[in-house]
Amino acid sequence: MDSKLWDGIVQYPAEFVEQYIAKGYWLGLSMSHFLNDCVRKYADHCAIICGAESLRYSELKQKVDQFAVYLAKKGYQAGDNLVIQLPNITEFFIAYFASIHLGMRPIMSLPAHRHAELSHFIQQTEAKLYICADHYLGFDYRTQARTCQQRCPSLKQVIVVGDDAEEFDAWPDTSSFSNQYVAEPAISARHVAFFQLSGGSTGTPKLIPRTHDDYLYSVRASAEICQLDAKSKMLMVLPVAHNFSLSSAGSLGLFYAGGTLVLAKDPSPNTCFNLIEKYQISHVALVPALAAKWLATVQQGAHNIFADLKLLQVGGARLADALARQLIEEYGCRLQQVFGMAEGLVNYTRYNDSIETIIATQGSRISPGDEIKIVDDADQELAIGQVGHLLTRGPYTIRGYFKADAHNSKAFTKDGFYRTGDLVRMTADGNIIVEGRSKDQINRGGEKIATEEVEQVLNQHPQVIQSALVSMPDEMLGEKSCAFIQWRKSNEDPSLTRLSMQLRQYVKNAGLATFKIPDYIELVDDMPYTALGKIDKKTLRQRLVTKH
Ligand code: AMP
Ligand code: DBH
Repeated sequence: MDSKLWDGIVQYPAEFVEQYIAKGYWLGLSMSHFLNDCVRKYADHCAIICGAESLRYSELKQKVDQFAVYLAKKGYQAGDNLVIQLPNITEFFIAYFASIHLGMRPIMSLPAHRHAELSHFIQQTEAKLYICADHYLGFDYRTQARTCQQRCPSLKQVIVVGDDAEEFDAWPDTSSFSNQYVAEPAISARHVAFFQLSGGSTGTPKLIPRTHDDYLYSVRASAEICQLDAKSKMLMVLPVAHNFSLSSAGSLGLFYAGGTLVLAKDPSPNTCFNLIEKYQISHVALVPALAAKWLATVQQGAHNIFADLKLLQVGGARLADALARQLIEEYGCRLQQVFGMAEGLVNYTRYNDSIETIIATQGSRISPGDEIKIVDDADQELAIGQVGHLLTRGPYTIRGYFKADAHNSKAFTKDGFYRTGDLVRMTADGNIIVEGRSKDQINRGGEKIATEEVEQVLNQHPQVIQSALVSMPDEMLGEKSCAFIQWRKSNEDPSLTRLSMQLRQYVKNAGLATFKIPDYIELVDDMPYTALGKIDKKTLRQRLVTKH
């Protein structure tokens, strides 16, 4: 059993384990222990509000325990994997805590993922269970569940939350299990609790194994940095499963402090501004694109919700200095920049930082245990202030992706530093400024696109000779994607508009997440090349800047 649980996992070396325990970062406590502690301290506080429904901590725990009984009766055991793909609803937390309680390992899929990503997650982990909604934002997840069932022999059960589960299992009524309890299996807190997902930069999305010990450390420390307490009321706008939403300080940080989580069904100002006023929300986390959208709504005359919040966190993509300044100086916003990654390292600007630090930097690391190096192309450390590759190692940063030996040898240094792919510099007082990126990834309003993954799909289209996906500047999202296509000419060549539509539909049909569908298509007779003969994406990006 123990060896199965470590299969495909790169462990922290023993001397680091000792050090992280000795320093008090790792407490040896499980996620279930964490929830029990929250419930013991805040039993009667309201934990979650979702639409008309609200749950106290004690009620949340009861539902978690009952769902764990259900899962155990279905025969699931420690080490079994499942995919959870739910919108911002209470069932997410019930499924998350209950499965982890049994030692099962949930994979944190986002609502935007489609069958290509889902099948990959299921196949790579041999997941037995998929929990999804019936539909959300116009998409029917049951169709996707059918595709996954056909493609993935390991998948034994699909649970559908919503009105109509069709041929799948409906979310169970577990109230009859109220006097039953399944105990946690004897699993150490150093084991993997669940899998986060990486935007990545190569073909397939990578699974990030996060242990109880490492994740809970980042959660506790983040809750303190974000000054959460039992009076805090957090509106969850971004997808609940995202690492930012879950842990920085996110819902888990909020539960640790005994606060109340209000789940927004969509991120529109219409939905969210009402909830902020109704529940007197104190904390919100947004990506820059949403912060800009909300600001535009306030500028058009909506109530200035920015001044009401105790803290607005912005992260996931680079926040423009000008927008940060405007939020603070014109709208009285108490802003915090968050620069994090699902692989681990998270940086925050702090409450007592100067306004200039909050405007112009992405903050400093959570922990003195976070080792940070900024290096040149030859891995030589640079002097303070110089821009270079950010490498990191620490008590909540993974040592390797799941079952990805070949990729790990490139993504990590020999001594275990994670190559973030970010180009940064550090100020004399230890704050990081994100200057760019060396990884071949597009950050579309916080949603990460590994260009290679989309190119592989485009290259399979019969009329495509080769393709290159590059970022193009976008006022709202920061970046959008443009696919340059060198194509096979035929007698009846379609127009650019027709071919663009065909190619976008082609990516969609291949089952990639909606945000990965190229925003623009450009047809070219040939590609520009670098001296090494690789497609020269820099030149392609420049063409877009001069053209638009
Ligand atoms: P992932 O590895 O998919 O979790 O994505 C993390 C990446 O998002 C980081 O490595 C950065 O490239 C980007 N990112 C996150 N927060 C920020 C931020 N505040 N500013 C700039 N880039 C960010
Ligand atoms: O973009 C991210 O992945 C991210 C941003 C802010 C993150 O994982 C986090 C904070 O924890």
